[in-house]
Amino acid sequence: MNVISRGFSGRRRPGGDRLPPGQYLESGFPVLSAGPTPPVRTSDWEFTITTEAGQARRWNWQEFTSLPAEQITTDIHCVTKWSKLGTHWRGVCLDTLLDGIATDAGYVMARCYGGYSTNLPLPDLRGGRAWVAYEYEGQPLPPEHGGPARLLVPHLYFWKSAKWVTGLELMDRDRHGFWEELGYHDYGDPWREQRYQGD
Ligand SMILES: Nc1nc2c(c(=O)[nH]1)N[C@H]1C(S)=C(S)[C@@H](COP(=O)(O)O)O[C@H]1N2
Ligand SMILES: [Mo]
Repeated sequence: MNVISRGFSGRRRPGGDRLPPGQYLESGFPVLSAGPTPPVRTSDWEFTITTEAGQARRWNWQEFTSLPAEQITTDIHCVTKWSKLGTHWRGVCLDTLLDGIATDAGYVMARCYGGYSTNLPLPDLRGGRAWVAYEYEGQPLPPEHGGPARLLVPHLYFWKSAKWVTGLELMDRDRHGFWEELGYHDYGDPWREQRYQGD
């Protein structure tokens, strides 16, 4: 009996098949920011999507938080090798935000209060895989974790989940964001360990 149950469960590492290669399980929630936390008041907050043709769609905080929102439960994976399983968020799906926006762009630059940026393929923001999140574990998103609102793209390494996000620039051609310019991968798939350019 013992031998059989050990065979099935005793040798599995924590996290099991939900932990991408090279990652370890983190129970806290580390803060990783390239600079200071920018003070962003919801009364001043704006979120803008700009198309490659220069058309802009803009929401203030009240408009944004009136949009249909979703509860999200997801694992997150930081390139510094910590992963956190089963985190809970609330936010607006990018499908909702992109709905009705005419674009043929292939790429997106996420822009943030404080100057950070990161690039992603536009298709990765569609299909119920990306959100602008404003609650974490049932509370308003704390400033150090990107509050009032951050991008949440959990199928890519967490540096793509831009904190203090204020806009998405839709682009015909790919360009490098902050970490990508410094050598991090353009796409950043944790399951393929795409940490650095060339991985
Ligand atoms: N605006 C902004 N967004 C950012 C960062 C940053 O420095 N500035 N760091 C990125 C990195 S490298 C990671 S791992 C996650 C960390 O999010 P957390 O601090 O909430 O854990 O945010 C990402 N988004
Ligand atoms: Mo990171």
